[in-house]
Amino acid sequence: MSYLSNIDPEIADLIEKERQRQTHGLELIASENLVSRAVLEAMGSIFTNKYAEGYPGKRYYGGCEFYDVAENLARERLKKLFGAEHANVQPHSGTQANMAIYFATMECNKDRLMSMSLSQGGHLSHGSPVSFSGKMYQVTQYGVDLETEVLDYGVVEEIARKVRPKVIVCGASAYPREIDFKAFQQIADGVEAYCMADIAHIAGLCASGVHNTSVGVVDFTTTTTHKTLRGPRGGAILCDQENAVLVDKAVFPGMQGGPLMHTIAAKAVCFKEALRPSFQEYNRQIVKNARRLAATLMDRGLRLVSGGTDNHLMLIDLSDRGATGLEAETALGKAGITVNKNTIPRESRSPFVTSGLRIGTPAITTRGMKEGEMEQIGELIAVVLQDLHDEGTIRRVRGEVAVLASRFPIYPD
Ligand code: DSN
Repeated sequence: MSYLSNIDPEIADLIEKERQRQTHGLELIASENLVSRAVLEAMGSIFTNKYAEGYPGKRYYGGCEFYDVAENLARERLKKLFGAEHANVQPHSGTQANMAIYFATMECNKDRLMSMSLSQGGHLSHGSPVSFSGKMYQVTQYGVDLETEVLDYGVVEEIARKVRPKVIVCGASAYPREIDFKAFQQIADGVEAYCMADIAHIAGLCASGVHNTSVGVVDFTTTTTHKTLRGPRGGAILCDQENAVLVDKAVFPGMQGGPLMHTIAAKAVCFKEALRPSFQEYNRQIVKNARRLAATLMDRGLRLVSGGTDNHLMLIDLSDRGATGLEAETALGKAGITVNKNTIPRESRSPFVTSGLRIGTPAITTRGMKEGEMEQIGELIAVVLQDLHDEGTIRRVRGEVAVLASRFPIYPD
């Protein structure tokens, strides 16, 4: 960082402070992870200097010979990872991957989109009224069954028959249970709709066989590359060969200009890492850790939405404790445990306050933590949640968090 420190000490200082925060705290945000040094190096490389609009072999700029090879490596590795026929690695983000599928399949201001509501686990880009997706399409949303707090496929089918959408979106940002992608495609087939699965959160789990996969099952799969896939921030799309041209045209020139080639190079590195057997073991451990953390929290009397987890995340319902998600997020943050407030089914508060907390294990699993550490972390969370304003407890927990974190360095040499 010596060049940066000379040119811009303010930014260098902020990066150093963030390094300290990541090193000494526990990252429990379900959508975050820690990339390898190899991914970081590719991200910070001179591949950022080049325009490469188009696709390998068909670029609108000269000098792209090395970029073609890198993008092809990324595409081939991603296809191999998921057993997919076609991959597009250019979307800048998960939302843009979703946008490309909407552009490829629906007419703006006319067609109907059906998806899971944001307040019950869906994503902003799945048709929320404040997102382009909710403004450009006629959106109908499904949620979870309010008693069981899991998806009821019969109800989803009923809504689909009534609405006759052009696209049914499945996949979620805050759903702790397994999603049945075959059931969603069957529902979509029954009403002649496309089915799109947004597997951003669980992509690593799907690639590792820890969760059933949507690839080869639904029409379109979108993902981010920075969550359980443990790569750079970005998006990707997988589909069958018959939809390849449709998807590629929707991404470029339909929605984006120049691809971020340094990110695509880093995606290639991430996919290579994910093809190693240790990646499957890593994803198995994410789920084992989540189950143990969930069990510890429940043993301490906390209620989890749907009574537990099948994947990498869990939702704590604070509504019976007179506390809000915002207060809990703040108190845990002071204790060095980073989580995010989250809406829960039957939510009565605004998304800025909420009655829930979302907690995930991908990043702490990357640090090498296992079930024993999950019990310790569960205890620490429970202690803080017992009295959110007890500064003495928060200080003590912060100390224990720092000791635990120091045993699992982010970048051990
Ligand atoms: N905002 C992300 C999450 O935290 O789930 C999804 O894009």
